[in-house]
Parts: sequence; C-alpha cells; structure tokens
Amino acid sequence: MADVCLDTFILKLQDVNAVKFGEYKLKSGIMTPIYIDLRVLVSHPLLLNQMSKFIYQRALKEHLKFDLLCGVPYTALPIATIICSTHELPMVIRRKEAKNYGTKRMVEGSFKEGETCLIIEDTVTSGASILETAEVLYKEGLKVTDAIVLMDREQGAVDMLASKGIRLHPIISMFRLLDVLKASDRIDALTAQSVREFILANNTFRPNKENGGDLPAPKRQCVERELSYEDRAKLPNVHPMAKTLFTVMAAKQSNLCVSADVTSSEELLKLADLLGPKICLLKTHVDILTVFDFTEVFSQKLKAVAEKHNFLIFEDRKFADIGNTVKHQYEGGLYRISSWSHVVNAHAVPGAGLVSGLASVGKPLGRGCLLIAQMSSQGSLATGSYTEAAVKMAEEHSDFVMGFICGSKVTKRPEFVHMTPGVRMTAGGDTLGQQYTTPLEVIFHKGCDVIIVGRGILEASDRLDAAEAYRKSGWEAYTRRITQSGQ
Ligand code: 5BU
Repeated sequence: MADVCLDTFILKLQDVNAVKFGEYKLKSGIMTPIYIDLRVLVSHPLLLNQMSKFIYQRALKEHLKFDLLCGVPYTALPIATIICSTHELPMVIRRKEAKNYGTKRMVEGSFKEGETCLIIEDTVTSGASILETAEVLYKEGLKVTDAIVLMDREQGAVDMLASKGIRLHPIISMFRLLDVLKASDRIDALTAQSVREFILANNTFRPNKENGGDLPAPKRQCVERELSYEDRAKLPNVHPMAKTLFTVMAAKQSNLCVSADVTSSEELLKLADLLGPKICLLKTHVDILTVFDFTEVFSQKLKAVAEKHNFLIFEDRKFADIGNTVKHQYEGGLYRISSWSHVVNAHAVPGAGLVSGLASVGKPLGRGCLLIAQMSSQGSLATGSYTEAAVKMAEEHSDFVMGFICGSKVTKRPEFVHMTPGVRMTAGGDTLGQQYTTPLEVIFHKGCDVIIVGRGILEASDRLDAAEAYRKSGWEAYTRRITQSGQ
C-alpha cells in the first residue's frame, strides 16, 4: 500500500472493524459507546505496515533517543517487530508471565544496564499497561523516557504517564478520530457528541499525593497563542496583498478559494458571480480555456466580478523558468496575467532569479506571489530539503513572496499565507495521483490558512450549496484552531 495520510488510515481502521460504536464493556467494567480493537490488524498486513510507519515517523519527528524497542504485549508486539526488522533496530520482548523453568527472565533479548528502551503501544486508556511494561523494564536496569501509542482514548494516559516521568506521544487522538469519521459521514453528529461526552466524563487520572498530583501539574506541550486573520493583516511586515487577503477573509468569514477549472470563459464568469459571496479567492487556469475564449474583455469582466464580491484572483500559472523568461510570461503573451491576477504562484526549482524576474513585473503593481513548497500529488518531489529551500527563498524575498502552496504549515512566520490544494470533504484521491484531505485536517491539524477546492464544488449538483458547506467547514476549523491555541 502506498503511504496514506492519517485521515485515510482512520477510515480504513473503521473499514476493518477496528473501531466500533455501540455498548461495550471495558476491562474496568465501565460501559463505553466506542470500542477500539487494533488486534484485528494482524489480519491486515498493509495496515499493520502503515501503522508501523506512523510510529517510526513519530519517533524521528520527536528526535527520540533510544537503544531498544519494546512493544507492550500482545497487540504491539508485531508492530515493534516490523519497525525493528525494517530499520534494523534491536528489540526486547517483555513476558507477561515468568517461565517456571530455564532462565525465568521477564525480559527476553540482549541489552545492557542503563540502556534506554522506547515503548510502543496500540491503544491507551489510562496508560496502566505502558506503566506495567516500564516497571518490568526498570527492574532489569533499563530506562524508559518515552512511549508512542497509535490511538489515545484521551482518558488521562498522557498526564498519568507524565506524572511517572514518561512522555507519551499519541498519533491519533479520540477527538480527531471522531472528527474524521464525522466529516466522512461515517457517524452522525449525535454519536460523535455522545462519545465526546463519555470521554470527557471518564478521565481515569485523578491527581493525588501518590501519583504526584500534589506536585505542579504535568507539563503540557506549550501551545503558542495564534494570531487571528485580522491580527495578521495588521502585522508591520505583512505583504500588501497578504494584508488585503487576510482582511477579506476576516470580513467574509471565508478561507475558501475555489479552483474554477472550467474551460469556457462564460461559465467561469457565471461561476465567479455565483460563488463570489462565499470565497476569499478565485483560482484560475486560463490556459485551459477553449481557444479564442480568453480575451481582454473577459479579463476585465472577471476583475469587475472580483470587485463586486470582494475576492482576489489567483492565476495558478506555476511559473518555472529563468527570470528573464518568466518576466515575459507574466507580463505579456496572450494572457497578460499581471494585468488582472492579484496573485500568482511559482516553483522554486529554477532558483531565486525566477522570483526577481516576476517581482520586476508584479511588485510595482502590488501583486503577490506564492512559492510552491509542497504539492498535493502523490509522489511529489517537493518535500524535505526542497521544501526548506523554498521557505528560505520566500523569506529572503518577502517583499514579493506572500506565502506558500503547501500541505502543512511550513513556517511559523505569521505574515506568510499557507494555501492548500487537494481538499475535499472526504479524504481520498483521483485516478491521476491527486490526493485529498479534509478542510478540518488542513486548517485545524496542519495549520494552513486557505483551502483550495476544485472538483469538490464543481462536481456537486448544487455548486452554491457545496461552496457554502466548504466555507463553513473551513471557517469552523479555523475558529476552533484559534480558540484552542494558547489555552
Ligand atoms: P481539485 O479538483 O480540487 O483536485 O483541483 C485542485 C486544483 O488545485 C487544480 O486546479 C490543480 O491544478 C491545483 N493544484 C493541486 O491540485 N495541487 C497542487 O499541488 C497545486 C495545484 Br501547486
């Protein structure tokens, strides 16, 4: 299975019955409206592999230092095995019960006293199983500082383990799982709400003297307070076009950019007029218009509709040539893009000369440029050090570059706008490599600012209704992100 995003993985977990809704009895005797059973994954090797990848990637992302791996028996045992086998890492196996013959060891494998062991777990409720495993490892002279879990039921494990000196890194939280299933219409709002209420009412960690509860509260990750779109419009170093965009977004309560990928200029103008009230930007590909359909009159009309509904025009031209050539492509030719498009984008691959070439045309007109730091298509090469180089290029040319096309937030500098294509209500893809994530994932989890939606709206039976649904979803994800930051 090609790597999938976390949202798609969550949907697949439900497909194989690893997530169930109903009335289930937990080990503690409490009834729960949601049951997570990742034991079934042993029957689904592709999912098992994907889960191992998520866990290993998390260890890398957190820069965890460890000598050995240990999976909490039994469900996490095959996961630890896959990670260790793939990356040639040593592991140990914790016995659940000591043998009554031979060595009577509780931990199998070779290790030295003082070595650090990373614990892997499939699901946590209270965190007791991780602690139990850690205590067995401690007795053997091993250290445990961190544990990674795929699914956190958010019922107190992070705090309980923190009080015992173990940092728990959850990959999927219960609330995220509910959001994804709800956004994909797998569960209804009532079910999501009743599970949320159950989780909030059933936190298993009660601080007291024994568990270190009279000490200062366990340190949560410090979340920086995020600026609203209005605040970002007022930043002293914000690009003038980003300032306009942030202002429009706040005024219209919209972080929706519609990708108007139609081939008739008449349809494009009608679409712009219909969806204008719902959007902050309209994205075009004028080179897909039918031959002779692009005229000066058309571009003037488009500008007038943009003014009427207070949105910006973004020609998705993806410039990618030497500075001198892109200068001509931007200013002249058939389309005279700089005369009507407020925003354009460019690949970073040719180097900074491209930005200077475009800036020589666009800057005097107050236009803005987005650098393509990441792409939504499968197998895109715009990742890792390429993305970092694109960010550096933008930072060095912030007089013309106003932000990025990306799948996740690539810089913490709030003056830059992050715009994300490949958005649909349901995660998935098309047959030509496009990959979709949801508005919630893009705005709330990935920290981007603008969702770019094409076929999610264009193929809907009622485009206006669909645009409103995307506007609402993107805006709710943004307000939730802003409200939760700094809490
Ligand atoms: P869709 O119908 O929502 O899949 O359309 C996405 C639009 O965004 C389409 O016009 C693409 O050309 C554009 N796009 C993209 O999908 N992914 C990218 O990484 C970039 C642009 Br850059």
